Amino acid sequence: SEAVSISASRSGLIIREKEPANLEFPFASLTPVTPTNEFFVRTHFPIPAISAKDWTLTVDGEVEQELVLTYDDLLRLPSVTAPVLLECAGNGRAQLVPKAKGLLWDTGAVGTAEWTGVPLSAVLEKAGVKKGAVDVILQGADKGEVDDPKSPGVVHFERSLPLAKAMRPEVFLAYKMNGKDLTPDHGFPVRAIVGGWYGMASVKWLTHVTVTAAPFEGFWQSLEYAYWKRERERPTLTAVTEVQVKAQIARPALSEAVPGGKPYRVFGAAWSGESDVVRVEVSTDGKTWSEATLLGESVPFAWRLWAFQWNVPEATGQYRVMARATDTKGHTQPVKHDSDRRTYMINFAFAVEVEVV
Ligand code: MTE
Ligand code: MO
Repeated sequence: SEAVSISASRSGLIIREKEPANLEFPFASLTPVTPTNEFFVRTHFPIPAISAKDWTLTVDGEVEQELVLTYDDLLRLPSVTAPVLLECAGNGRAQLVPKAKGLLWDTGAVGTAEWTGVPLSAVLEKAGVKKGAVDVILQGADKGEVDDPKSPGVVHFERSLPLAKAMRPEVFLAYKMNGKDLTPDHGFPVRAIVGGWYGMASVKWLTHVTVTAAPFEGFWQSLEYAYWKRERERPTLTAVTEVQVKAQIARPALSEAVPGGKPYRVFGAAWSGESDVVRVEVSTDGKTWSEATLLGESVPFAWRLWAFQWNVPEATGQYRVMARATDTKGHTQPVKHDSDRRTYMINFAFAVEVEVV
């Protein structure tokens, strides 16, 4: 299949890389649901052109019965619709010191869209998962050359989930985003949505689901999107999975001019992968923290917007505004990045510098 180029209506996004397409959402434009044409785009290879009528999903490996589903087959199965957050594991990389390699995402490689699709569990139950199965590999149609010492050459984009996660209701095969068919850059015709995990697990242009009897060690989880996990001081490269707790400030934006002597509404979003945010705190002096107001209701796997009234001092000059979130598991954002995480899972609380005028 030939590659499609990104659509023209991209003026709202920051281009981090043109080909393959890597586009960032300007986080200052935060709204409860991110519109599709403002949703960040992360690709590793050219976007594959797939027509819905030619698309099939093969379900194989450790199953009682192999399945080949068409697009119409999938649409006939009971569907769910839910807002789910996607955050790239490298979101915030531009904040790292020293300067990191890789795409230098600022704070906009994150979004919450409303996705519609079929729970992966329904498809796996139809195929009948054999006893002893451990992983479920999700493979996309896109492929290209990677620098993998174990298997050099051309690979597909693919990622596995442990069977237990694959069976969870927040994991589904999505064919709609914000009420419309997926766009080519977000995975048309069908992509995985893996609620609670960083974006790399939400495989786009999904064509193969393979159940395995042994843990999968693909490139995209053992070399890329992997971090150093220490067990008894021995570091092992381990797949990146759950989204870490984080609050991000949308307003004020970096270098924004804030009027002195008036209240200012600090505004942002907070999230935590498989947990819920219970508290967001804001600091405007680098020493004291005050609780922000959480807006709306808590929705599992989506972000929560928050606001804080900052009574801006009269004194002009540079101020540093910070936010930090805490989740139901009691996790709070760290003060600095742990280098064992390499350039992933970046959730330390950093300051937005603004100018009081
Ligand atoms: N799926 C395929 N097939 N190819 C990819 O390059 N990128 C992943 C994931 N799914 C990718 C993919 C990464 S790293 C992220 S963060 C999300 O898609 C981004 O989804 P989006 O482009 O819809 O925002
Ligand atoms: Mo990503």
